[in-house]
Amino acid sequence: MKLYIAQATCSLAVQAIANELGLAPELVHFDVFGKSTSNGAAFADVNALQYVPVLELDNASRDRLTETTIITSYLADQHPESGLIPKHGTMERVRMDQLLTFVATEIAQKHIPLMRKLMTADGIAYHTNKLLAAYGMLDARLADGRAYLTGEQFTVVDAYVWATLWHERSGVNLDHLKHLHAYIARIEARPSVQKALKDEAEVVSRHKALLAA
Ligand SMILES: N[C@@H](CCC(=O)N[C@@H](CS)C(=O)NCC(=O)O)C(=O)O
Repeated sequence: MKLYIAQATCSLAVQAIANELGLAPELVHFDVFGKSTSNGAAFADVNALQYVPVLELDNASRDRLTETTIITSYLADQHPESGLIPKHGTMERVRMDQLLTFVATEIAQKHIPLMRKLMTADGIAYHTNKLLAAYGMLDARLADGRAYLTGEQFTVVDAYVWATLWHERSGVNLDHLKHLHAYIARIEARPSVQKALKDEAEVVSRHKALLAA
């Protein structure tokens, strides 16, 4: 499989889940601003909308999947024994899908215009308040001492929350959310997450060297 990633973005969630599962997709770095890729592929041909993550499967039709929630869920579904996602058709799965959609729409996509400094003052206040409310909800959920969002088991949604924790770049102060910070520290201690960061740094540095040559 081939996984298209960008530095410090939501693609880290897919890397972490792939690592949890012992999968080793070939990583291709997409420079979001310069638009080049580390393997020379024209990214517009890979995803016409020019965003990561994109997972190219190694099946006969080389299907390409987009959307962080879909790719992470797809990988986890292939390995039900991993416990990374509940089984389809169960209420636990409905709750998981609810959380994944919540992170995609109320967190990840609320950060992006803030990080890119694209907002008016009213827009900044609106998105900041939305993010404070969303992270506040996660913090409240963790207040009963659970290790991860749905209990003691690390799941796809934890990887997604970690990969999109962009509050520093967005200028949203989350210092008061102590349960959230302890939870993120737990996630950061996971070998799958550390490997994701290391692999990402390696492919980004190879891409930079290529561009400089
Ligand atoms: N709907 C997509 C959005 C992914 C997305 O926003 N990707 C960002 C990085 S986190 C990106 O590649 N942005 C580049 C761009 O939009 O120009 C998803 O949920 O996976």
